[in-house]
Amino acid sequence: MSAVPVVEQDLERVIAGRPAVRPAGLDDDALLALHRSLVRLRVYDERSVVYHSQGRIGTYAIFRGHEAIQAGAVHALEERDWIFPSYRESAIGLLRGLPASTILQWWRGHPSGWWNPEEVNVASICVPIATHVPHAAGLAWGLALKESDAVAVAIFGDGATSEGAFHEGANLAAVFRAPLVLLCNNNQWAISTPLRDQTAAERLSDKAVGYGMPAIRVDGNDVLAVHDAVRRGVEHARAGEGPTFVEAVTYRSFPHATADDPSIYVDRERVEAERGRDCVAAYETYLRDLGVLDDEDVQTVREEALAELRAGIQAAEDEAPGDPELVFAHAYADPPPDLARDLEELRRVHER
Ligand SMILES: Cc1ncc(C[n+]2csc(CCOP(=O)(O)OP(=O)(O)O)c2C)c(N)n1
Ligand SMILES: [Mg+2]
Repeated sequence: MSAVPVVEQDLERVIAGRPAVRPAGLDDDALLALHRSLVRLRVYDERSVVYHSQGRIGTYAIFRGHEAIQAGAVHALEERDWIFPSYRESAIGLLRGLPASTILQWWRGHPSGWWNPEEVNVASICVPIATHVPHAAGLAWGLALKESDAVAVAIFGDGATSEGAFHEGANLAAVFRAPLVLLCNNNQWAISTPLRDQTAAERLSDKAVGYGMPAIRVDGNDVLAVHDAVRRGVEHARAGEGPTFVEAVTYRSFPHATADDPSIYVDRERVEAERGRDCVAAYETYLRDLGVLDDEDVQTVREEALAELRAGIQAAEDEAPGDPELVFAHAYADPPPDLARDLEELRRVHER
């Protein structure tokens, strides 16, 4: 049996900066569209941290530094392809036309923070670690059974690779040759658990060999590298060849979420060094060197993104609060007696 390939990008070379060479298959418009997506995600994240500190959204999972993984992946897909995000990719639906207010409402715990996945081919934001991997594998298998040429991408963290659900989803996808890209955001932390305590494998991409699928390992701070890796996985899947595991290596140099204090477990020098490798700044430098982006363009894109967020939080806050009774709805056709009693109690408290 032939060995399953693990293709590894030369990570050291990329850390030194991407040379100003045009990538094949991406014209100026495509390069700038990718930049706009990176900035929209960055601004969404920056504003969300501020909104949280102002008490306008709840606990929020910060994704600063992960924008290249998210935008790189979305731009490698067609609109008919499906995205299965985790909480770390909460705003990825923006790039598929979801209003910012919808995603902000999700973080506000408002019922309008949920959407119909079929309208944008983006599944609900998944909080239980790795449970969306079997969902994505099943949906991708279903696409193939229906003879669609659409594919699915599931995005999850390094910690997710230790979960049973990851194993089940990856194995099922490989055995049934489901058109799936398993995109691992290896940010080297699962809250306070470092990668070395997560796995004894040298590289997460090595796990793909055990499932019989190819793997690609790239610098997750290099948006073009992620784009190229996911594009190759998508091509492989569309050709009926089954899933690919893509490991995008980055480093979580911001807190896990607004409720986390990493100062007690991270190495501050490492964090500072990693912040210096920012994925948005690196791409802007690359585009400037290519001569397709200038300061004015950067400012315009940023201002548009800020206006989108201002309008988004306004629209979210203008909505009437969700009905608390919804907490009791939709789970049971015939609610058990104790649930009915709890609902009575809720009404009694609200009437006071
Ligand atoms: C099944 C399950 N177990 C535990 C948790 C609590 N939890 C929330 S985030 C997290 C860490 C996940 O780390 P990783 O998969 O690397 O993703 P990252 O947050 O780094 O993007 C854990 C354990 C959870 N959400 N779901
Ligand atoms: Mg992680």
